[in-house]
Amino acid sequence: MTGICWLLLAGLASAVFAEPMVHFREQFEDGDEWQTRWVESKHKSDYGKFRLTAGKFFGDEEKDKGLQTSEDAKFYAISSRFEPFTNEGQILVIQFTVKHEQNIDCGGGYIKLFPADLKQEEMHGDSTYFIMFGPDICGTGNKKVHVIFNYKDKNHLINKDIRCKDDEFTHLYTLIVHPNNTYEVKIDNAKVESGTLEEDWDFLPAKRILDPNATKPEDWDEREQIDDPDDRRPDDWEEIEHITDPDAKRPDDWDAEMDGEWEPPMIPNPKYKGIWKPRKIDNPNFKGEWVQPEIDNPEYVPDDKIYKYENIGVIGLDLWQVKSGTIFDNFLITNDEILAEEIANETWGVTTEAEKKMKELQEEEEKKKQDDKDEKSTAEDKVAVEEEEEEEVEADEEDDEEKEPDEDEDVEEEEEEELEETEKTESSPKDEL
Ligand SMILES: [Ca+2]
Repeated sequence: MTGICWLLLAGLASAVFAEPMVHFREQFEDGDEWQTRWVESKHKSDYGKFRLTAGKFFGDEEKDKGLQTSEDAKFYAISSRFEPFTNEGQILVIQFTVKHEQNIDCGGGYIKLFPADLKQEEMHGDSTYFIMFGPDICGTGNKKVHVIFNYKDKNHLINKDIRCKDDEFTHLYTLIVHPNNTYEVKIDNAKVESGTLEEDWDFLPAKRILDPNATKPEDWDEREQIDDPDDRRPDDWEEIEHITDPDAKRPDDWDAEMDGEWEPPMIPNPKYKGIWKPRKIDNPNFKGEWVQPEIDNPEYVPDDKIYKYENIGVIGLDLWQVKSGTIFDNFLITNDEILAEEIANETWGVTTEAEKKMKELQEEEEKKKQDDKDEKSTAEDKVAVEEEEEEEVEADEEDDEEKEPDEDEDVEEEEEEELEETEKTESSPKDEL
């Protein structure tokens, strides 16, 4: 066999190995058929309902249809099954879109990847899962992308903080796990985080620990500087701060019996120089700060298969939402990150701009309607005011006409009333007296 043939064969083999595999893909493009593929959990009797819709605004009314949470303050639990597989020796890509068009205040937007033996009708918050991935928002402080892996029956949260999108548009979330125990998180097809599973999660105990048996030697000198042993206090160094006043004299009329023994007052010592201290010199025995040495952790056992799961078989949404309205769409599980990127570009990629435009248009129309309404009500108010004024004028004229003959009488009556009032006020205190 020639070298070229071998090369061709090798190329074929690697092509076979890299054969893109789509384990799961769901875009909700066949009407109500999704209900045959997704199973609602019956673990609780009052789970919130999902409905199929593209929402209030979209790039494409058909393509952007996805599962939307439709009831406020509810738990949601729904899942879909696929042919079980292992990601051993393979890349694992989990991808989906989330649209919080309700301007979410608190609620999950993540998926869970379950083992194939999950009983879907029994799925609930404590059901064992392999991976949890996606955005989670609660208030202004908690806006993160969860990446949780189950490792040896324990869930481990990522040590890094990945901020999620919190606007009302559709965003694409992608998790890529490589068989060399590295990972990458992408939002809208752009990398936002990456690293190694071992460093960014606490799956394994630390590689190195402080040696518990090591103690600082007694003669370990940590003093960087010491007093100069050769430095001596000068003989004339005055350390006495106060002295008796040499000029003070006992007053002539001092009566020792009455006043006690006379003592001269104290004054500050003019020669006082403070407490003498020897100068500092570098410590010739200085060894630096003692650092507890590290040793290999006997409990650390490396694992080159942290990433590996057997029998992956169900993807689910297991969430709590305060304000409903989130739309999930474009679910994809594959072993090919390029394919995932291409599919993302063909789905989310082609509708995202149109979606933004539609929302902008809606907002413009809304604003225009509001402006028209405001303008109309201002005009109406103006007309009403004018009419009122006219009516008032007319009424006044009528009043004047009516009142004219009695005007003097009215004034007299008013004056009399005022006078009575004044008398009453003034007379009150007198009455009390
Ligand atoms: Ca769709």
